[in-house]
Amino acid sequence: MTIHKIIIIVLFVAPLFTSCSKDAQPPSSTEERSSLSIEFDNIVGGQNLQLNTGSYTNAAGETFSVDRLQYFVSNISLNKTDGTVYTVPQDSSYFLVKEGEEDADHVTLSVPTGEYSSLSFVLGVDSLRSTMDIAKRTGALDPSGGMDDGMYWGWNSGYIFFKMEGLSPEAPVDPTGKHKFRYHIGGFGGYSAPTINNIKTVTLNLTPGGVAKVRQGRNSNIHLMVDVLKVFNGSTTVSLAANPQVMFSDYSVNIANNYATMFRHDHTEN
Ligand SMILES: [Cu+2]
Repeated sequence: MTIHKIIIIVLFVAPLFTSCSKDAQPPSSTEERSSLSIEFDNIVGGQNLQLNTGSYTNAAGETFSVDRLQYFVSNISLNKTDGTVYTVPQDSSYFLVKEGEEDADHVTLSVPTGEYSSLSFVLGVDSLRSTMDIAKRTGALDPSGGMDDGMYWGWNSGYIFFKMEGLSPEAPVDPTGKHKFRYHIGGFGGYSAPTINNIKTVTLNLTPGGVAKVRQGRNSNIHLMVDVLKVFNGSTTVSLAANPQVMFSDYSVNIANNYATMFRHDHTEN
């Protein structure tokens, strides 16, 4: 092959490479982002949830009030209308929703701009994170700091995913002299020995209530209704008289199956 021919080949081939590299996707870090919030609006049937003062009735005909409600939401992902999926980086995807605390009734995310038509999250804390080194369990997951709310059982039992407490005349009198009910539900499947697995993944279609349009200079808010009456009224009718205290036991599976249905997308503010 003469030097002439080699030069000609290079001239033909080189443009192919440059045109290929032009097609490469820009790195995702340069993606345009904006703010998206998810609001957890806790209700009881058709009523607003009022801690302590509200009085409600379950399907078993038992009246009750609620004085504490909190649950973990984690591993959030969102589907765009163009078919792509955005998964919130796992290290920043753990939130504790607390009724009665203004800063803890919503989650604020920074996501790529675009239209989102479905939302998915885990109600609870996944098994991998539950057993990670404590350095990887910060913020809402820190078992020491700020855990006066008591959302951690221990190494093999993990986190309490969902905690609801209140009063009911149907519940027996406890040592403090109150007719108290307590539902502390968790169970990630266990680490050193198999245990109950109550991890629930919730997926909500946003199209009927309005897709989230995430745009520059705007905040889109996905407004969810969370009906805690479903804790009692679901595939199992839960009675406060029969089960006033449910913690780490087989019966917790019934409560978790019930509460997995409590989320509903109501509307989106764009
Ligand atoms: Cu709203």
